[in-house]
Amino acid sequence: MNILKRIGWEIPEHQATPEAAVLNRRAVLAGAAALSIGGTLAPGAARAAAAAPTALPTPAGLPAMNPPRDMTYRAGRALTPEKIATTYNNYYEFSEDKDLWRAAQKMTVSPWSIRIDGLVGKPRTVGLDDLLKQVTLQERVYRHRCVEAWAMTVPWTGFPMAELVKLADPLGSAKYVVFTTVEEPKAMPGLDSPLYPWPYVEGVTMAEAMNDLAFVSVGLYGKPLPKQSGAPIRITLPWKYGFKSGKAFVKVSFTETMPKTFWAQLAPDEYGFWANVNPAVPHPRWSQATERLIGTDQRVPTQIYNGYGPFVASLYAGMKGDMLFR
Ligand SMILES: Nc1nc2c(c(=O)[nH]1)N[C@H]1C(S)=C(S)[C@@H](COP(=O)(O)O)O[C@H]1N2
Ligand SMILES: [Mo]
Repeated sequence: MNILKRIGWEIPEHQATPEAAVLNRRAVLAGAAALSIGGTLAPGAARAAAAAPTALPTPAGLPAMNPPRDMTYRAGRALTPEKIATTYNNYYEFSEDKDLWRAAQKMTVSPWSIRIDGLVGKPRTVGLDDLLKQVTLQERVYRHRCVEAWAMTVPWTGFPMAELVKLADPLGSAKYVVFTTVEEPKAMPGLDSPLYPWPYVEGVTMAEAMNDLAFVSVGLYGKPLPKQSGAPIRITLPWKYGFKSGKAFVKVSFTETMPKTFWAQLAPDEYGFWANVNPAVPHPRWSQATERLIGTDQRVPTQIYNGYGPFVASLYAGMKGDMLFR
């Protein structure tokens, strides 16, 4: 128990010192540029040219990171400034502190390949470039809610997780999709800590993976994902607490049994498999009723399923209990 008390999130985030709420002018401009991409500009060269001042070059042959914005899911609140969202991160492989973006630059994100195995027609390894040629990128603005009670609103570039599942060609017996994060000991000092059950593993049910809201991200703010944000490819599950959205995955496995996920191995009553957002189910050590929008002093009410209930609540029809929300 002592060990469990030392690891994980000891303090609800709002008790920690909030960072300065300074709106960086460049970040605001970048956010505005990203906003204009979805609706107003024609696809192709015009859009690429328009985004040129802020976008990083896209490697030859790869799809651009500033595709049209999918307006199905409206965030209903302002974008978090890019600079804030990319300098306040959770990534325990690097650090238990939020200020890890510099340390994360040490990791290698190219070349990158992903192992697809378990209950699939043909286990195989696919290069990231190859994978990206088989999907259609889009941009989605999603709310993100960390279990620590901070939140942000950011534009991800990526594709529905369902497309990845279809490419993987799972067998009928597959019930779960499991994502494993890369381990690069030279770049990731956190891996030295024996307290944690590395590698970082997360997963969802097949039904969750096939839900259109489940996303695989390769970009953020119209650029390739920054390393600290999960480059080169991460999962994004906006109706669940943030720890479900594993970064930098190198393996996608299909299983019949519920995977032992990283945080659930440490503290199943606090960070379980389901981890759906619910303001009415407190974390055993703090309330989940409200959340702080990073980059501001605002606290806003937390919504069940992080506000995405109309799209995902049916996944849990007939299921009951607090464990769905931890
Ligand atoms: N591999 C890995 N993935 C991870 C984490 C981590 O420590 N390691 N932290 C999770 C948590 S707790 C959150 S809130 C989100 C944070 O994503 P962000 O840093 O892009 O905001 O990443 C999740 N994915
Ligand atoms: Mo989190």
